Amino acid sequence: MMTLKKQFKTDFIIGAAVNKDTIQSEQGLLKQHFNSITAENEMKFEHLQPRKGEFTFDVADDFLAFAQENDMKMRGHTLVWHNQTPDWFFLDDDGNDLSREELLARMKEHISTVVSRYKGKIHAWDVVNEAVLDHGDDLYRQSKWLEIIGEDFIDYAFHYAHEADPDALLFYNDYNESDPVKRRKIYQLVKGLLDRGVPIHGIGLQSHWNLYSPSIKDIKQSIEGYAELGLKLHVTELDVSMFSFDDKRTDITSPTKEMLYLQAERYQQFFEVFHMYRDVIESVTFWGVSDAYTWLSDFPVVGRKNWPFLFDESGDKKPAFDRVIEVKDNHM
Ligand code: HAH
Repeated sequence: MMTLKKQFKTDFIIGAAVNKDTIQSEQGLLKQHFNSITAENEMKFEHLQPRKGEFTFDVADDFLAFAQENDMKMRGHTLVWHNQTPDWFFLDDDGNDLSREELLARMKEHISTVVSRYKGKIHAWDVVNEAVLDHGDDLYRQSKWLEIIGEDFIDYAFHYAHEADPDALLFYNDYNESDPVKRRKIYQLVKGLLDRGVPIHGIGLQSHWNLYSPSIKDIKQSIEGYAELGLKLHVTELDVSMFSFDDKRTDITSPTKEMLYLQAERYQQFFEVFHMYRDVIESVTFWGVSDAYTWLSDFPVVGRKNWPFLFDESGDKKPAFDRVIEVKDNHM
């Protein structure tokens, strides 16, 4: 039987984001088609350290055990982010902002504790997630990290992670990675890190795409641009929404034939590109497994169902699955 991981074995690893439910409910598909997992939420700050100094690793440990039992790699997501990080983290006991030195010390404690626990087991970490501003001239997104520490919070995060596991691959991860304006900013950020000798090994391209955008041209240009930096690229959060980002319709309750066809075509084009750049792309991870569950059913329109994957709500292969498999057949 044709499986994703077998078909692309010589190109890249094939991953899926999992959560506490899907790691059970999607077990079959996970074992058949995927050789890598990422915790969708369970290794984010608020899950690993909900209260000061109180680390909760049980769910993350279970995910890692699942990966190891099934010969899968695991990506770590994510250490430093403006979202899903509790407020207390930036405050002292009196409720005032920490000083730069204090926040750096806390950041170091969190990163060292987490990364050394999984040393040698998690092969790649999204060390910093989404630090670049989408629009406008500024390079950096406003965040408590930036406000209190300054721009070099990113440098420090990578240094601390590298100290904790010198063999782990360290990534900067972001979305709208193919947008011509944001792509240049991400490039500039990462180039700066490299020039300063910061230990970074790759760029994570989230790849939350849809039926209409980004264009194949923009995707190719961004991959080529990033590749110039000599780093590895991981597609970290791939999904293909049936709606363009500004489409706020809520009256569509199942995917139309037209949508499924367009989606299949898009998926084929995407995997053509991934295959073409297989020397730099080392990993392709979907941000879920089947259409039974996707974060897109609550984003950007709350409660609107979406169908962004290769497997439908029953776990059956969609037209897009066959087109993706075909990509590799055509090149063998
Ligand atoms: C991602 N943000 C996060 O990296 C991931 O941790 C989360 O589970 C889902 C998506 C993507 C994102 C976006 O595409 C647009 C606006 C904000 C965030």
